[in-house]
Amino acid sequence: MRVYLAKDLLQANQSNADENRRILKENATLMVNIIGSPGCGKTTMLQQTLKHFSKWRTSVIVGDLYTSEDAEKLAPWCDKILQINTEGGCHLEAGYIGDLMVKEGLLQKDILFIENIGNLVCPAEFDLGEDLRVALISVTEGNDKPRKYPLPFQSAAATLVTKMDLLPYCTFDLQTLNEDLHRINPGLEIFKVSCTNGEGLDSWYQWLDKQLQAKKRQGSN
Ligand SMILES: Nc1nc2c(ncn2[C@@H]2O[C@H](COP(=O)(O)OP(=O)(O)OP(=O)(O)O)[C@@H](O)[C@H]2O)c(=O)[nH]1
Ligand SMILES: [Mg+2]
Repeated sequence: MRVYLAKDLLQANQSNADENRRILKENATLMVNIIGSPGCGKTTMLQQTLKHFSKWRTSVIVGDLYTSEDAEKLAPWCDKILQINTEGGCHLEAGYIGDLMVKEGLLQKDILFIENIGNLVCPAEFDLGEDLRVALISVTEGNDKPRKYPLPFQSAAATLVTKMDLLPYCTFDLQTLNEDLHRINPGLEIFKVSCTNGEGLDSWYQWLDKQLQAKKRQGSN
């Protein structure tokens, strides 16, 4: 019997992720990996973001255990959409993301969004070769989540605190959240947003636009 160690599987994922990063750079395509717990607002935020950046050539890979519901919601707002059903798998991996990028022509776009499986644990362990990792936390989840599940926030470039319109109805301590996030990741950009009333989305869009422009400049060097 052969026993595979998790660390060896992670190592294989890492070399696929490094290869993805190399071809993304070659093609000046920005990959954004969106991580957050089930229902934190990943699809809704992506919908708004894709609408706002309708001039960009965008593609999206959506990961879910089952159904293509999220892909159907996003399809009208992007050039290319692919749904992965893991049928129980709790995260996406770099190997098949790389295969899809090449086979499905996703490198001919400006930006590739990945909506990872709703989960604050496993997706954070698997580098996909993304340029930017964005971790979401909604105010309905409780402000203790970054303390309990630090890795997605530690490894992210930005965090979106979502569903801010619901803050008055929730026991959610924003100041403690800010302190925790800054301790876990001092360089983290934090955007407090609501997709219902639009609060905070402009700052997120401006930041994302800057990241895309930087990637384009890097590609032309
Ligand atoms: N009030 C409020 N509701 C929101 C907001 N963003 C998302 N929602 C609602 O929250 C629910 C979950 O949103 P989704 O965007 O499907 O969440 P998700 O993270 O993509 O969920 P999974 O893909 O299942 O993990 C939906 O009913 C949304 O309408 C927001 O800013 N304010
Ligand atoms: Mg979703």
